[in-house]
Amino acid sequence: MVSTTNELSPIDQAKKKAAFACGKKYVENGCRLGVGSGSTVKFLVEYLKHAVKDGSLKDVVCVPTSYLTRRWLLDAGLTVTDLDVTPELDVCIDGADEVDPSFTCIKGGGGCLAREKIVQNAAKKFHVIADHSKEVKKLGENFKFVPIEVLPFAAQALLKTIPQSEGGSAELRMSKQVCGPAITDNNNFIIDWTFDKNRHGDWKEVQQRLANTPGIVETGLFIDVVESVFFAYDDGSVKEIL
Ligand code: ABF
Repeated sequence: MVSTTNELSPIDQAKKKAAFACGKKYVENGCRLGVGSGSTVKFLVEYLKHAVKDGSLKDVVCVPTSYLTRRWLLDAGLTVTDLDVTPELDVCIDGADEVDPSFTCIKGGGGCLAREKIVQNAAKKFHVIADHSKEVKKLGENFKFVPIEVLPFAAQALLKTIPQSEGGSAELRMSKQVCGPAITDNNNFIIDWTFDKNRHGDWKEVQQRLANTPGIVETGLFIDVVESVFFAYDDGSVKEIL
C-alpha cells in the first residue's frame, strides 16, 4: 500500500501531495470522515495510515463510499464504520471526474456516485482532491458524460427518455468482467448520459429534472456542495481553490 515517491509518475506524485495536503489540513483527531473512491483517494488512505501509525492522528473513524474504499481502509488498519453507526460526519474527502469554476462536479466515473453523494451529504464539509485534468472551464471538456445510477427495472425506458428530455445520448454501462451491465454496490445499473457540452442549460435544472425522474436513483452531478478543491499538477505543485 505504501507508495514510495520515486516509484510514482509525476502526476501521481502530485495527486499524493494533494491528498496528503487535504488530509493534513482537514482531518483532525476524532474526525468522523467520509472517504470517497478512486485513485486519488487511495493516496488519502495512505496519508491516514501513516498519520494514525505515527500517532499524529487519533480516533478517526471512516465511512467508505465503495466496497473498494472499504477494503483499502481495512487493509490500512483504519477504523471503518458506516452511516448506521455514524450518521453525522465532520468531513468528506473524495475525487471527481471534472470540476468547473463554480465547483459543479461530475462524479461517478467509477460507478460509486450514489454512495459518494449520500456520504457527502452526511458531512458538514466536502473537499475534492483531483489531478489538473479534472479542472475545466466548462463541464464536458474532458469527461463527456454524466453517470446516472438507475434501477434495473427502469433502465431500458430511461435509455429512451433521458436523451428525449435532456438531449445527447445515453448508454447502459457494461461490465468489463462479465457479459452484462455493470452492477453498482447497490445492485443497480449505470446509464452514462453523454451531453452536448455546448448546452447552455443550467446544471441545477438538469439535476432537478433527473432527480424527479422515476427510476433514477442518483446522478453524478454534485452542485453547490464543495468547500474546496485541491488540484495536483504535473510539476508536482498542489493548489487549493476555496
Ligand atoms: C471518485 O473519484 C469518482 O466520483 C470519480 O469517478 C473518481 C475519480 O477518480 P480518480 O481520483 O482516480 O481520478 O470519487
